[in-house]
Amino acid sequence: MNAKYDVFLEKPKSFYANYPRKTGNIEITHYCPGCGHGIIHKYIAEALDKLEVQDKTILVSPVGCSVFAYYYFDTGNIQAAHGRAPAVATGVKRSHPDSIVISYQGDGDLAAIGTAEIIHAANRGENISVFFVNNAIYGMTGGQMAPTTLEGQKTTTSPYGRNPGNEGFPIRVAELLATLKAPVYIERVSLHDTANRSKARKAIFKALKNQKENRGFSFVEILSQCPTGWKVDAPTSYTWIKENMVPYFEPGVKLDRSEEAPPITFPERKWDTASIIQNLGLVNLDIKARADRSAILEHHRNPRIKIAGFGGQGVLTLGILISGCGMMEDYNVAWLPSYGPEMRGGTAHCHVTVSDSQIGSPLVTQSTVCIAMNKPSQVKFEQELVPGGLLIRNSSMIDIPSSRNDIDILSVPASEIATGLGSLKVANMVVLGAYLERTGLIAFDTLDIVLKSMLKKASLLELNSRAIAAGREIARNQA
Ligand SMILES: Cc1ncc(C[n+]2csc(CCOP(=O)(O)OP(=O)(O)O)c2C)c(N)n1
Ligand code: SF4
Repeated sequence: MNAKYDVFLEKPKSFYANYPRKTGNIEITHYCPGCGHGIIHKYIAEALDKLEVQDKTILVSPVGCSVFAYYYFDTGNIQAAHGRAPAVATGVKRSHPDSIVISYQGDGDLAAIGTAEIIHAANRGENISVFFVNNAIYGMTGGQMAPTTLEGQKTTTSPYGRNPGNEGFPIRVAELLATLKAPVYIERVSLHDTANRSKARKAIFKALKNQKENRGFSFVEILSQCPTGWKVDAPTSYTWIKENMVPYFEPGVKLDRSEEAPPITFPERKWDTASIIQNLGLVNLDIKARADRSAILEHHRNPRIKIAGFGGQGVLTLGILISGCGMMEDYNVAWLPSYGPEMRGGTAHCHVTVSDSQIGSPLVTQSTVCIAMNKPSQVKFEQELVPGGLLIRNSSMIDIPSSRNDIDILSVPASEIATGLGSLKVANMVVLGAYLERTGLIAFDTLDIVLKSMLKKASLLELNSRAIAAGREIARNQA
């Protein structure tokens, strides 16, 4: 056997040995016969093997036919929301600069819904490799017009052929990105014959090698066949690329600064609490990391909290306050809001994590604490509580009992108490007082400092303090 060909015929190690999926056949992929995605996958996997980076590669797959790329690549895998792969890749690369990060995207994903993401990732010169699969159509959803659909090309949404007067011209993404200053390497390749496939293989390798050498943003646009979307057989699809795509989307190197670009060096980042607080402009606060947290019961530590209610009930503010206090006490914290488009009265909730260790994701799915400020919030979010979790319910607005009998429940008539104190708005503070009294998570001294930094008016501070005290009393009475 000729060693030269051995390498090409061997299945790359960066692929899984087989691809178990629901259909049962573990040897084949989910792509249509003749599809270009499989070829591109192979070139990427070969390059990862050759560069010996499989174990540190993270592939971000898009929404589109290649959504399931993670079935095939034996690497780290993340599946991003439609068009957002470059943004996700940016986050991954910046937090793990030593990894090799790939953004793999179709033309619907990259050049329609994701236009902003790719332009800005390229403009920032992110040190990632982007593989842009241009098949001039939305394959996955049944052949709709893409931004790269050719003039006159018939698709399900351009049945009379794409008309530039109505739909604009096909976008040449490689050329567009090549006008930017930051990218180091941009090439368009094609899969339509052996010579061009060979160039595609080399371009993919180069884009990954550039990243390994920290050279910056590399982008390879690949003209790829979609026989199903184009309604032609596999051999005809090669001719179709050659005759229709190549004249408009001219293959070739659009920009190459790979050699001259100095390797990117990453500034050392300091994420200590003091610098974060300073950067947020909270310079006058004293940072007092609590030396002793031993009094906090095990099940109250490292809470994953869901706080929910109507917009206007101070649900998001409550989350910010708990996170702010956590930060002051040198915990790791995360706060993630979620609310509807209404100004007032819509639903709102937030995810809050306060933890001794690093937080992998700000999303709280299996919460240990649920603070429900109204009935729909209790009904919805108490279900997410882990057994033994804590439900704090604003009993003034919830006239049904909890459906759970395996959790700890603290009923606080927060709205009534707040109204009695003079403002319904401080119902969230009543609940906060009850929560901190029950768990001891944060020292009340810390809460005082944070509140003072947020509320400049003495009367407001006093009202909030009284609301907190009232909540504490309720919790003590239900101990
Ligand atoms: C937010 C959102 N909008 C629309 C869709 C529907 N959708 C799924 S795949 C796709 C386009 C895929 O086309 P392309 O990126 O060209 O990839 P291909 O399938 O051709 O590989 C669309 C519009 C979706 N899943 N999510
Ligand atoms: S629809 Fe097109 S892009 Fe999608 S798998 Fe089939 S041939 Fe490939």
